[in-house]
Amino acid sequence: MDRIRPDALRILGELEKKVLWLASWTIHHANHVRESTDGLKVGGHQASSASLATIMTALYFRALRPQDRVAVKPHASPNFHAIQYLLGRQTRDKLEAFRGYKGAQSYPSRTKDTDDVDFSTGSVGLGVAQTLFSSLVQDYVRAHGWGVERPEGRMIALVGDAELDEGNIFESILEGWKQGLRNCWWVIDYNRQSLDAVVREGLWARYEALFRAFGWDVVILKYGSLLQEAFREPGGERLRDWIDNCPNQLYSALVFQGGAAWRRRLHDEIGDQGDVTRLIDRRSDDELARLMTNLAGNDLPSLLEAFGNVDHDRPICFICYTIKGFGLPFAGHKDNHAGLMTPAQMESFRTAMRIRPGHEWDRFEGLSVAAGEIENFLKHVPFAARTPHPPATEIAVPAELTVAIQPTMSTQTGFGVILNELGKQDSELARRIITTSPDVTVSTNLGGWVNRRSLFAREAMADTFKSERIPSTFNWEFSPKGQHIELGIAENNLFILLSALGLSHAINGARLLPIGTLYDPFIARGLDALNYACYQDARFILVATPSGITLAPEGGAHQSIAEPLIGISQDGLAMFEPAFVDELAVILAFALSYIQKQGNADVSEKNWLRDETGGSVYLRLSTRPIEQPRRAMTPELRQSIIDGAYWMRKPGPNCQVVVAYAGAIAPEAIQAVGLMAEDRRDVGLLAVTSADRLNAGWTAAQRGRERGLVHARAHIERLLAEVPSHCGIVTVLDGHPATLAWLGAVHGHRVRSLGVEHFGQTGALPDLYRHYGIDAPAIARAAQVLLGSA
Ligand SMILES: Cc1ncc(C[n+]2csc(CCOP(=O)(O)OP(=O)(O)O)c2C)c(N)n1
Ligand SMILES: [Mg+2]
Repeated sequence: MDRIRPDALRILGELEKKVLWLASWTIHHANHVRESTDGLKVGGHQASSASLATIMTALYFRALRPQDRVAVKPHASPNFHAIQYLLGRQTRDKLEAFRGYKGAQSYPSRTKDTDDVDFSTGSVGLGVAQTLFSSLVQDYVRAHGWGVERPEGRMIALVGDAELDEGNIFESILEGWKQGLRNCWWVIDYNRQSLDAVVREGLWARYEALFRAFGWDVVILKYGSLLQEAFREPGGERLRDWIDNCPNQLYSALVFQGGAAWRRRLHDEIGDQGDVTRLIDRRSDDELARLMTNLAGNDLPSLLEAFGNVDHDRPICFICYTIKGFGLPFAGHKDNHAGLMTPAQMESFRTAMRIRPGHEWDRFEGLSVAAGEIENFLKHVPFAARTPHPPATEIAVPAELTVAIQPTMSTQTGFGVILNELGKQDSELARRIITTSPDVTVSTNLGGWVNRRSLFAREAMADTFKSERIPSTFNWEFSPKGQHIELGIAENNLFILLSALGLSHAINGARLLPIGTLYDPFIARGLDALNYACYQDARFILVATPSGITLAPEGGAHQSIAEPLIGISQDGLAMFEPAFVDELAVILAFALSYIQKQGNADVSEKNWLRDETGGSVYLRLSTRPIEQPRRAMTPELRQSIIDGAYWMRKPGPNCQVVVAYAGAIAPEAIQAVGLMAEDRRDVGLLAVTSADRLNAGWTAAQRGRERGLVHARAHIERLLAEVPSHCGIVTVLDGHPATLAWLGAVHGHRVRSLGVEHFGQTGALPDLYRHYGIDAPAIARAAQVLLGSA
């Protein structure tokens, strides 16, 4: 048990007030003081932050250790920034610019904030699951012998009660149970309010049962120390019964109304019952209000005791009863989510906090403890001893990955072969790779790799089929040395795990090279989690296969259409769609290095891409076996594949049409060019390996020219500069046609874009290519019409 000295408790009480004040003032400043210039009047922070001020004080100034990591509930971001400000790790400028340009962010952001945010939050539910997966990743890293000299951290989420409605949280709890989750705390701010409403009665009991069912300890923090004392007075038990039976709505309303209303209601409902009536009447209105709002989640001693008592690594769910807006005039009001204190309310709050006008930002203003004493206390706050990890070392990646290319092969098979080859190696590169998949490990061709490197589990588990000598292609053994994490079918979990794996270099100081696989259409299922992972700059390779209507007999439910556009538009994710296995080998080598790049370098003037800054990579692959080109991989070809396109057939000066294709549709494009060339037409064939990178380079080069860099040229600009202006371009891919439609805008060529716009269906591949107009005759027809319109 962690005994706390009275003087420390007194200082923590002062800090609690300071957090509440600074967070409230920061929001007020953004909404009222800066109001005239930027009209930022948006609520959602003041009440929500206040609800967590005590919990965060207890955590950050006492319970957290330097190695612990926290995902802060989005709307409590002002508390976080205030705490960091008090610790000297956040600037006043950033607070003054809260929600403004370059200011402290509305929701904690790893990438945009400068005060050491552990996990970004904003889209509710995702940050919560991120802590769970980060705990698993910490175990993974340590089991592989990295970072064992450092103490284990706890991964902590500060969770809104309404946030728990998000299904991804429950998906993660299930996975956590399977994987033997440890060192994870979820602290639920049980203020019984969401954005719109007051939550259902008795929700805490559902949570309790649920968490216990999945092996979590549940600690319910309901009554604060004042209430607990009162319960020990004569009549106290009766008061407790009344509170326990009071509906959430009524409790909230009384909190809002204050002491006189509490007294009236308690008298009406309990009546004249001697002891309990005396208990109530002994207190003034203010004292009664203070007593009745003394829930444990807003009571420092209760929280310090609960956090300090933990002496094990089991996952814990703390259900902390709180009052939304605690300490502020709109506390408890059901409409308070968007509530902001009026200037008049702020004035009286300021007076109550003993803050002099003009001293609102002073760190130690209005406190009843000497500044020196507080400074000294802050210097010894355990969390403040945190120092950043040295940058994780970059793992060397050869320019070429070994792959035996068969005459006819699919990119998905190629992926399996490359991984299988890596699996054979005794290299640092192979050791750092960690693969994962939501129940599609075998069907995305990771089986060979998993056979070699086995599955990860903290405790070894034999493959019974193997020990029983039943023949099986797969050797499904689990061990702490394994390098594949098998997930249940939950794409949200895949992306959040990738997010956690992909931040290991920053969180654990140990670099991992994560590769996750899934079917392309199901990217949409976890898209927000993918976006979340990218937003916080996690680094991973996503291999999506199979894709498009090319998996013909599988039908419309499994055929992806929009994903190439996601690849283009998703920030932080470079998308490639190679057609051939030699391209894939080049791209995968590039990707393994690209995900490790870190820095603030500007765009490269070579291809106008941010290759020095790095990012994550998405590979859209296919199960369609196609004939492979036999060619030497020259440095020029390799660079073009990485930059996004190369000429399979270079257009001559009399070129009339160019076919630009991406991905598994390559044979149709090649065949169409052959058909047209029979009429002695000069036809060019452009192989696009990354519409995303071509587009990004083009946009960046234009921006460069607009900024005066007149010689800026993107890769696609150089390629299409060789195409006469009268020439038409037919683009084609197994995906949405808009992916390549913009090619015409590069130099003003006429374009006809073929692709898939409507849901697919079952059928043989030729039927479907014909039906959707992406087979060779359709390409040739499109070219014909385009030429006719010249
Ligand atoms: C995915 C997602 N949907 C909706 C929102 C908008 N939103 C922000 S907070 C919130 C509910 C807040 O309730 P709770 O989690 O209980 O926190 P409290 O306001 O009580 O502090 C909602 C719906 C969001 N941020 N993310
Ligand atoms: Mg709530």
